[in-house]
Amino acid sequence: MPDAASRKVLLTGASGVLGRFLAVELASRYPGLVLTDILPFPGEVPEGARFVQADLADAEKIAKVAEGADTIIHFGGVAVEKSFETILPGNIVGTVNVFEAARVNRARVIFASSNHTIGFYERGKKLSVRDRPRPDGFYGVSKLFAEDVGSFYFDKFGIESVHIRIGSAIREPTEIRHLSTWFSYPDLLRMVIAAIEAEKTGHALLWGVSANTRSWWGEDDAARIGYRAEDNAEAFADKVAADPDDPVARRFQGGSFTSQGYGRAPEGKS
Ligand code: 15L
Repeated sequence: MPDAASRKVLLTGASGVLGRFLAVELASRYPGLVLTDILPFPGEVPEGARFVQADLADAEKIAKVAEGADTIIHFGGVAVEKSFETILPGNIVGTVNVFEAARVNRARVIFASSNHTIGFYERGKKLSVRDRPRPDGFYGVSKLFAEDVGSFYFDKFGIESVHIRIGSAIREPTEIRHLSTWFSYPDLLRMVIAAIEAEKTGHALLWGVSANTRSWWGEDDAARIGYRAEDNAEAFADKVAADPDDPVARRFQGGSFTSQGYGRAPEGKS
């Protein structure tokens, strides 16, 4: 890998909430940063970066945008639970297009995976990234698909990828669940930079979570990329509100994603 300043970085999903934050923070560190999204970039493109509007499902366009990249930060696609038809183009087809572009350019992929890959574990259960996935919707399934595409591209082509199972990446925790799932913006940025600059990553799975006292997520590959979380949601424990009054959402780690269209009988009624 080249040194930090000469890295050629591409960021997908640049017009989304986390994308905009990363675009601003990474532009000064990686001159020539390329930003892309299906939607126009809201506001001014950060100095030193350039923006190209592109649909992730358009393989030719993505191949063109990725030309010369040695790192692709892949934060694009649908970021909430939706129908399979809505998830398919960006999250499934788009992810394959991104990995194909990575293969052609020998680039490393840093992927915004999600805690919704394991959303149907009960709250309080401590998890390792090695535990069986329990996705809570098509969105979570699409994130697992990307993690597996990354594994396949590493084994078959030697393309490295770091998959960050993001918890709740928000400025401040607002409800009880966030005391376990919060991922501060500074920790997110530190993790992305560590993933970009690590000598070697292989296929890595990480919990995108701060050093929360109440975290449900343990063993992962963070040490392999030299990352350690610094923030702790406990500092907000006095301020957060109760979780929404929804027994299914309160039971599972994925919160409200788990109760959308939930079709099982209440506990004990089979
Ligand atoms: C996610 O994956 C979503 O993109 C985000 O909007 C939050 O809902 C987050 O998970 C969460 O679980 O808090």
